[in-house]
Amino acid sequence: MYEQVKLRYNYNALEPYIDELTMITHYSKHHAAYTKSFNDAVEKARLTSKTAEEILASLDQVQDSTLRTQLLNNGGGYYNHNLYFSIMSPNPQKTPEGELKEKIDATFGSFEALKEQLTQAASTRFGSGWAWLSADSQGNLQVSSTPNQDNPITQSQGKWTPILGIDVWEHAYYLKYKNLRGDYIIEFFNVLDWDEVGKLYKKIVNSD
Ligand code: MN3
Repeated sequence: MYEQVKLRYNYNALEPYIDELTMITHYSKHHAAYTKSFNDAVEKARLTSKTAEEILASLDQVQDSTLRTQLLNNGGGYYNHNLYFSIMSPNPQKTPEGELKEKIDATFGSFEALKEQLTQAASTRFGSGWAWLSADSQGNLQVSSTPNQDNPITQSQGKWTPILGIDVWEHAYYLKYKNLRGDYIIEFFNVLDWDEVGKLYKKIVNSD
């Protein structure tokens, strides 16, 4: 069984940046539906012994194209939202620290420059999708964006693992921000917890 990450905060705790109704709908409807459909697809594909990361990294080995698409869309929907909901907090650490901060400065020049690149990736993604900060096992960092529920694991067959994901599907912001995706992206950074992002970074770098 692949389970939704438990929220560390109440549905209304991210107000005023992310509103309560959006959180309720996003977590208990959208994410719950992806999770259920992913479990069904994994069962059908007989992949229940694998982690979600392993499945997403090796989708090219699934022969049945309908099943492969189901695993891509729902596996991504499951995995991406687990990341998204776990890196937000009502009391976030506002900036990166330690090892991650050093790598960000070395790669992008500064934290502000990274924020600019992430904002650019999120705001220019046409239609539904995500913006990402990903790491490889050597600790390298990259910013990217993907359509729909794709993610960097699938696209790189496991080389890159996202440590930060910004959901730019309309369901993530439309109730509060309407068509103003740019405003949502700016406010998202107010609830983004760099402590959690840093922990994910450490895990990936130390997993090799
Ligand atoms: Mn979403």
